[in-house]
Amino acid sequence: MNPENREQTLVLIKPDALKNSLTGYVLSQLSEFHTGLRFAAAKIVCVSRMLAEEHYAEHQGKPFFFSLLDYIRGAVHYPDAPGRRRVIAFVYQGQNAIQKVRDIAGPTNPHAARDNKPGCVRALGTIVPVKDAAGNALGDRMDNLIHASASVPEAEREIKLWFRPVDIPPMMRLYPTEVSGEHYYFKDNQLYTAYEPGSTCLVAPGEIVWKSDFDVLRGLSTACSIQAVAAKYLINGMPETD
Ligand code: FUP
Repeated sequence: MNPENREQTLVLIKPDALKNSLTGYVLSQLSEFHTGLRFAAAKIVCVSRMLAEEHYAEHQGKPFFFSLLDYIRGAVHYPDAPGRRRVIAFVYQGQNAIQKVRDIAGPTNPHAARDNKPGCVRALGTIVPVKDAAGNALGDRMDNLIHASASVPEAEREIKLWFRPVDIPPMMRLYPTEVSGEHYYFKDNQLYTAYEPGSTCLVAPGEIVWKSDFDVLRGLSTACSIQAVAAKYLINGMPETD
């Protein structure tokens, strides 16, 4: 297949879209009939703090950062129902997939979306002021229903963050993989190759991993952090406690 037809992008249906029963609407906007794109992967994810922090790493330190974490983790829209806190993650594939999904999503800011692109998905979103404990305005949190990768490198980073290779059918995997010959365990932000009491197994021998993750686990690369690798291999693996 022509590599241009295999461009992939990460789409997240965020908790505000789930709460407002907009999943079907978003999926119909993104359907192959309308976009020419097809699903490469789909997954329901209970978003851990570590995964949220990695996904929004570029916003670390901004006034709305912690509110954004609470939002993507579902704590804002399901304060009393931790069991309903989740997002639906998709990989869409096809020619110009990144731009096509960005166009359907619309501007980041829902007010700008309503003004400049009525009909786009994010025009149905809302803006919530973020305040400090004393009630002073710190900024805005944009509850904009859907995430869509912004560029080819971002799509690669995000797809590898949210999906293991085995979540994607082999013919639809874009990035190189390797088979691990080792155990890797994780505990208190540390990596171990032998079992440590209280640790969790990230990868076992025989498991298929993204080559870039494997290089990080083996200490051959610092392209991403060990936490970023752990965040993915722990998805839906442990009950969330905060
Ligand atoms: P986008 O690529 O359109 O998702 O936009 P950004 O990467 O700039 O922002 C990521 C998320 O941060 C968006 F979903 C909205 C949120 N955000 C805020 O909540 N407040 C801001 O002031 C800026 C961004």
